[in-house]
Amino acid sequence: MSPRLILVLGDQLSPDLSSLCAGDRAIDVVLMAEVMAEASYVRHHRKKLAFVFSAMRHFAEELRQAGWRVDYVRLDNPANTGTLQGEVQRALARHRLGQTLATEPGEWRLMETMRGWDATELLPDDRFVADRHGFAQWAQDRKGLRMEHFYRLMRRKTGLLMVGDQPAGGQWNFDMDNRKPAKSNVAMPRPLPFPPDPITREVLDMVAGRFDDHFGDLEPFWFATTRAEAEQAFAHFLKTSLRDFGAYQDAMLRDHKFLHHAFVAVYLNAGLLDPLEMCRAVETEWRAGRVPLNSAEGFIRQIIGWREFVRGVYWWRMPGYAASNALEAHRPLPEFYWSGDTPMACLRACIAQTREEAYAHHIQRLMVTGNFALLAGIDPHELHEWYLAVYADAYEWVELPNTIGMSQFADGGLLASKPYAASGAYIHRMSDYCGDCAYDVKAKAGPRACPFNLLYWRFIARHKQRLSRNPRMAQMVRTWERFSPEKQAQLVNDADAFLAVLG
Ligand code: FAD
Ligand code: DLZ
Ligand code: SF4
Repeated sequence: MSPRLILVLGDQLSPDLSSLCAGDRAIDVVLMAEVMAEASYVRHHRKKLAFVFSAMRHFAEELRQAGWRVDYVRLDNPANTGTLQGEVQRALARHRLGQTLATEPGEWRLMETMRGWDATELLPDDRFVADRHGFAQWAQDRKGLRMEHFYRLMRRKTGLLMVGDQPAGGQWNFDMDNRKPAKSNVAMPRPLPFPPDPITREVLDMVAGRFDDHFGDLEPFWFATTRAEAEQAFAHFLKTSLRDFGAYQDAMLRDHKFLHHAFVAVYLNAGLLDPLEMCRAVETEWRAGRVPLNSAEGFIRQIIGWREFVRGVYWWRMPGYAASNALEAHRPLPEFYWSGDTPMACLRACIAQTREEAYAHHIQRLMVTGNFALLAGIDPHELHEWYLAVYADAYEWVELPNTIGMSQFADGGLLASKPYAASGAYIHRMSDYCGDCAYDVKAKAGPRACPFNLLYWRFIARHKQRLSRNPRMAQMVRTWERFSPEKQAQLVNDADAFLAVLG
């Protein structure tokens, strides 16, 4: 076999990557390249940029120590062409090589580009439980697509939380136990922080200098940037947070950005952690009696259920999926999604912590920023670009179906069985935001009414034809229809007045 160039991307930082396993460290050259095209296809949060570049540089060192010849091109290298294709061409010439080997990229945009490269072999990305072609086959043959059905297959495939061929505890899903609001508590755990080492410091200086027009606070920077650190961070989660992960999964608190969440998607999606190893470790905690089943099952479901399911949907439905807009929502994204400057305390808190940490947990993304956009009729594509930019764990294969499908119902119900639309009462029940708000969560109409209350009914009214056909929403349409014409008119007028000010 003649020597080849092995391209490793910024979210492929796994020693058992298919391209590395197929390569020969005695003769092949690994190329890793920091390029402006990847750093700017959306205006990524500055912490995300620092994380990706630092983790790439650390991984290159680890590969060298493992005996690989690594050619690493920095962003500030004057000869850097700014694109992956340009860097592959330059590296092929530099090393007098004729062939490139790579693991398939995670995003459709890059897959299209790389498929057009000469003399390039692309290997499947086998760091997932489900194969994407197998998913498409499974999905195609079904009438309705539901995560729960797919999840059961994955439980059986992996044997996780199984007793013979039955689910542990006699139930597949313990979500009903997982809806407790949380109380602010000084002893709340938080993710393990890592002080920046010299490699990270150098990256922080570079990002500060070159990306000052991007969103987000760069410092304090405390993320893990190596596999060893990410494993420590996950072990810390198992010890301090997993026990209560399930019960408080949907809770939101002003002073606790992470609650009992794992803060691992950023590491997992870059390849620093392995999903099956994580799930096995969680199962071990449950089998040892250290955590309850609802927490272990809840965590495992997110990883082998939702994470794999959204990836399957992404590859099955792209490229058309990105343009879905079933609810015909065309309002521009309000400026306050970037500035956080809004009297709505829930949105202000979620956006502030997004700016600080490049992080918000699932319910903040789904039921605050996502819910508001859904109710207000924000253009789903603009919203998608926002989510893709602002979260450190965001890559299109996982972000897009969560935004377009789960959060905005823009795929017309392919991914989610009902729109995640809720009034202020839900946010009030699950958080402590409302006490700090200029609006009154109990008020249903008038200038002080919580905007979620006003917009909720406008949403139901606007989409009543579609929603009345959905068994999980038809009841709300009937409630709307029982309102007097005067009440309906007032709710819609007040909502429109709010939206007019929103711009
Ligand atoms: P935890 O709450 O501790 O959950 C554990 C793990 O489960 C996560 O790390 C993640 O890997 C997985 N997981 C949980 N829910 C989902 C889900 N719905 N889809 C896929 N994986 C899931 N997740 C991303 O990884 N990247 C994204 O870009 C992303 N964008 C999102 C956009 C929207 C609008 C919504 C509603 C959700 C999005 N999610 C995304 C899913 C979820 O919000 C994040 O995975 C989670 O908040 C990450 O924080 P954590 O590691 O503390 O997760
Ligand atoms: C996210 C990201 C960033 C910011 N920069 C780079 C980069 O400079 N070089 C690189 O190889 N990868 C980077 N990445 C990750 C890619 O964007 C990612 O591999 C694709 O989006 C496919 O998922
Ligand atoms: Fe959000 Fe409404 Fe509560 Fe204000 S009153 S924090 S807008 S839910």
